[in-house]
Amino acid sequence: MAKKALITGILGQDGPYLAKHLLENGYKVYGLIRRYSNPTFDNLDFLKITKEVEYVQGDMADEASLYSIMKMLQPAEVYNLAAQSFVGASWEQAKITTEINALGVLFMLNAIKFFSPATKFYQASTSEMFGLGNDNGIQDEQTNFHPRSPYGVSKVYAYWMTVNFRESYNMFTANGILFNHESPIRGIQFVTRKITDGVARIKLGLAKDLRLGNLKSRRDWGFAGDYVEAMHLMLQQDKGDDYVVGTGQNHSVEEFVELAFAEVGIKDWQKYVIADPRFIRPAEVPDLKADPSKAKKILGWQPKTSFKELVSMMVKADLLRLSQK
Ligand code: NAP
Ligand code: F7E
Repeated sequence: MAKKALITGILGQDGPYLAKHLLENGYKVYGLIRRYSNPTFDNLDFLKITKEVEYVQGDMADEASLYSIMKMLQPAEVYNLAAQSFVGASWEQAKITTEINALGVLFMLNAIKFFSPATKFYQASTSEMFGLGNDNGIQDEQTNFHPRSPYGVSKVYAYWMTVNFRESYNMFTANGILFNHESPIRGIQFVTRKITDGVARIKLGLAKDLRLGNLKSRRDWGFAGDYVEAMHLMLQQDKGDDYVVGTGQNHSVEEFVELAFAEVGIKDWQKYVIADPRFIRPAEVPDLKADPSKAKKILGWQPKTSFKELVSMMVKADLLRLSQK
């Protein structure tokens, strides 16, 4: 019988890439979705797997809904990707960010403990937990956490709860501490997709400018399709553990902008980019760069897509999407 996996956050960016990877590996994939008046399956459609996933209804902020699902499904693996994942919104919506990202994880861990204790659990942890914490400009599993946003703080709680259930109840739990990863189905508010969509619009004459915040911050950007393979590998080990996943290189937002404009043949990008204080955050994470040595050594994982290939893939996808409208 096919191994069952439950993915929360199935309609987001990572959910569809992970579902595709698990389907290709023979899993029966269940996707948790909230109640919507109008759910949008665009990201799953993009990867052509909408009909291959079975959907169950629940909400990370509603404990009992998770209990029923775990009792009914008893999956071999749960990948918890659901979150209010936009850092920028987390100051204005700190309570709901905490309920979903922090308490939601406690609820899911309890649901596994009570109703399906053999289930392996993956938690979508993040480089935003490091924030200002770094060891000579690089972050690994030993680096101190110093989160800079309510989002980062909520994820630190979830990280430690995931560790605590492993240590207290001998459950198989793993934290993937993933650095920024992007794709053509990245949410439009995140800076990479905002840039590639904006550049495509400018190229096609649909927009005149692109308004951005801090161009100086640096991120370790990789491709989501590569990173979901690391998530899967973490749950195939003999015991649960925590792993940093990134490329080991970083770039500024400005470098991303320059490369995206160059992709459509525009060199004088400064003419189109307007600094807009609305996109400056109350506290910034200036510089993130992963040391993914542990993931490479233990999981045998490494990224396949370069920064340049990632930018090019995203710009091309936005040009195609907008020119087909
Ligand atoms: P995403 O595109 O924002 O997707 C998150 C999904 O979670 C959305 O489909 C959302 O549903 C769902 N969700 C939100 N609240 C929920 C709730 N109360 N109950 C059930 N589902 C809920 O995020 P992503 O980029 O795929 O990231 C996946 C996970 O990895 C997130 O936990 C994120 O924090 C974490 N992470 C991401 C990155 C990155 O660079 N992408 C890096 C490190 C960690 P709606 O469609 O209804 O909003
Ligand atoms: O910002 C700067 C902004 O929103 C990146 C999430 O997936 O990765 C993501 O969080 C940088 C920041 O991602 C704009 O100030 C400049 O320094 O794309 P972002 P993020 O905050 O790094 C981590 C790992 C996660 O876990 C999160 O879930 O870009 N920036 N101008 C801008 N950012 C946005 N969004 N919009 C701008 O106009």
